[in-house]
Amino acid sequence: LYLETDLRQALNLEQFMLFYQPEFNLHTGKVECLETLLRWQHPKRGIVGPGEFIPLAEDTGLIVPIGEWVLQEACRQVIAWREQGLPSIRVAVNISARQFRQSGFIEMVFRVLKQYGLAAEWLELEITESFVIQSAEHALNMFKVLRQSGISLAVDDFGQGYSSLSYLRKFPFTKLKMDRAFVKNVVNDPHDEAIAAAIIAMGDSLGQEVVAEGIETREQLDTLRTLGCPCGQGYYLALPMEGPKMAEFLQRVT
Ligand code: G
Ligand code: G
Ligand code: MN
Ligand code: NA
Repeated sequence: LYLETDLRQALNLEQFMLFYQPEFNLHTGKVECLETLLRWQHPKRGIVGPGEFIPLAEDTGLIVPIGEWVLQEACRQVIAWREQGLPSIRVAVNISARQFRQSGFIEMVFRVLKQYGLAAEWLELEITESFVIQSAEHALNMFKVLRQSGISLAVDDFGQGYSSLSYLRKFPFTKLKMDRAFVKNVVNDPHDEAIAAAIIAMGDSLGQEVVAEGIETREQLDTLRTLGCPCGQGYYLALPMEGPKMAEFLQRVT
């Protein structure tokens, strides 16, 4: 498989690239946010997804420079779209546990925003539920500092682990991304429908935006709309796209 040196080279030779996938307001159809998704344009194997190299990047610590590149590229792209006359849309960047724990993480985020002249309100960080649950008081303070600066904070894959209202109240999250496992059977499985409804109600009462992930069919979209789900993402709504394609898409829909 891949080696540490392959990843290092990929970074040096600028073989990483970002795709963008929109999140939609399910009532107005408006694009609310763009999630950035890392890809590796491998010279021999074509486009390689993060599932195949993020674990190695985490183990080797290369996730730190790769993650900084992702943030820089996302900021650069948002500013470039703005200069093309497209409306500004918030961009969401996935952050892994190792990155978040690295000392100087917050300083790096602020430095990159400043470097590109992007206001904090245009950036969202996605952190997985499993990391949120295991993180200590220190992480809570970091979340607070980030949130106070104006950065949005989303819980990714929400509902997968065990979720409790108490930690949700404690942490300053602005968004819950409902794991696609619930969306998958929301049409036919009353149990999953009940969980989806509970997550939507929870987000509503805690003032957190709920985004259903992995919407792949018309029926799933209809059911989620009926349940009152505010936002959604998934192949049925829009595929992840490269920067230029996304610019065309935004031109069309905004
Ligand atoms: O795009 P895909 O479905 O292959 O993504 C697989 C996983 O990789 C997802 O859990 C996603 O959150 C994660 N991922 C995608 N882009 C990034 C990134 O830039 N940084 C980190 N840390 N994880 C990412
Ligand atoms: O863990 P995270 O939610 O960040 O993972 C995002 C991943 O989900 C991306 O790699 C993206 O390619 C993938 N994805 C986006 N929409 C869909 C969908 O409708 N179905 C499935 N199976 N995966 C999706
Ligand atoms: Mn995500
Ligand atoms: Na997710």
